Amino acid sequence: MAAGGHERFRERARDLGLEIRSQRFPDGTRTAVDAAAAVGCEVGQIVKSLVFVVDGDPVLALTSGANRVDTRRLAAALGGDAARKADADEVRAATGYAIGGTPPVAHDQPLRTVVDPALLDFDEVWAAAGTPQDVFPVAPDRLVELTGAEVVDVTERG
Ligand code: 5CA
Repeated sequence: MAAGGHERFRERARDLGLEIRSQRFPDGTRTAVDAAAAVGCEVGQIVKSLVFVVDGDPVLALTSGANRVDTRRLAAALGGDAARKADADEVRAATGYAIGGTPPVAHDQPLRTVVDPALLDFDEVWAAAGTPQDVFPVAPDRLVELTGAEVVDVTERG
């Protein structure tokens, strides 16, 4: 449920010591392009919080809005055999949030995470705050800290 997603995210973020100054855009921030237009930033500064299934386990790829994940590179980076994108039910089961509102942290369970190095080019990036209407700014270093992520490029090569 969309409204619940934001409250749940706020509470869990507070428990993690992450101060959230989220902004709501009723017209929606469902995609990285939508979110960048709403915020007024570069698409590359938007965090896509993408869930993949690698050898049966959910993993999180925090990816710059300017990039796409290469599933073969993702599997290789994690020492797995095969990676595929999670479906909507799998995303909700793994994170507790819906596609389009999945935040980068504060999930139902800790998820093994990789962070796109391109996000570290920015002092501040914007990510979903639990619903497709809510986003918040955060230092990319904080996302790495909070998720215990590996910073590794698993994106499609241009
Ligand atoms: N709120 C925005 C910007 S922060 C957001 O959440 N973007 S996102 O990229 O993290 O989430 C949308 C992503 O979900 C899309 O990039 C797309 O890869 C994925 N997605 C959309 N529909 C589906 C679907 N049916 N199954 C699997 N993945 C999907």
